[in-house]
Amino acid sequence: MSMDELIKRTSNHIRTARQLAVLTGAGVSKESGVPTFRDAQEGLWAQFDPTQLATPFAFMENPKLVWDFYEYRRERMRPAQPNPGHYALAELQRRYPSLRIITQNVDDLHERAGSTEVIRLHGNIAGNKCFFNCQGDPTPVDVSQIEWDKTSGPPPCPHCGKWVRPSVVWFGEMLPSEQVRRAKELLNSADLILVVGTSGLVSPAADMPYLVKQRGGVVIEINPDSSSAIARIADIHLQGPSGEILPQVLAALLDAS
Ligand code: BV8
Repeated sequence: MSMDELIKRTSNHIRTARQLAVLTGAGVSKESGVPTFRDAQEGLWAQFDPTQLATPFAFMENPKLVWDFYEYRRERMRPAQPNPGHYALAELQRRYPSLRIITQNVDDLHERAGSTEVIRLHGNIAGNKCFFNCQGDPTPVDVSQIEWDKTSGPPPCPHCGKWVRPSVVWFGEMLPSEQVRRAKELLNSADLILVVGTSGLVSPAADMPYLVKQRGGVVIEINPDSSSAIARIADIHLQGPSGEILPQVLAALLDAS
């Protein structure tokens, strides 16, 4: 089947869906210049596997190394702008207000493109908190208000003096319970899920499309790679970059209306 026909089919599924869910991964931010989680890192970081650094144990072992890794990624992300894929999803939500995005991403590009009520499974790399959540879970910390020797690694928590860490969910850590509750509520009613730009390797996020499939829902994947862990359950696979495909899906919807 041609891509045009697949895109037309996708737009028909969206039009007839009762409840639309979207799950995004790092691929949706790739065309904004944000490396995906499994893209090779550069320079000093090329020698590290991010999944080995994105853990509380790595941080306790070497707080400076892990803190510097996040400072490097935050610096890389700073110039990033939403791309046409983010904007297409925001426009889709304006037309289908019950649509919700579940994102694995730690950037804020969905919100900056205009998407609302985004369900953020893995936190936000721009934020920081006390490693021990000394004032309650979470204990946010605004590091712009702290003076410290930035070559020494993370700043001290202004409340307890212990470490400050990025406000992301590390491997081996539980996801925020409220975000998981919102995701499950959405997935229990969704009859269509668009899965955009994820390798489908990280759980529990990667298990979520299966919940829709098991209930007889439709799974549509957008990814240049046709061998992701989602591909095997996808009813439709739109092979290509989401920054190009999503606007085409939106255009097909508008053409038909
Ligand atoms: C949990 C924040 C309960 C940090 C992230 C053994 C021991 C301990 C745990 C486990 C274990 N086995 C499994 C687990 C569970 C573990 C897990 O899944 N591990 C994996 C590595 C096997 N999960 C957890 O630990 C989670 N917590 O389960 O709690 C528990 C507790 C204790 C013990 C057991 C269980 C917490 C997971 C959260 C981790 N934090 N991020 C940070 O960012 O630094 S996840 C991280 O990976 C990113 O956030 C990213 O979103 C995520 C997934 O990656 P993707 O988004 O899919 O990105 P990826 O690079 O992989 O793929 C990009 C895709 O885009 C590709 O397919 C590519 O083809 C495509 N693409 C490229 N260009 C484009 C494109 N698509 C569209 N358009 C393009 N232009």
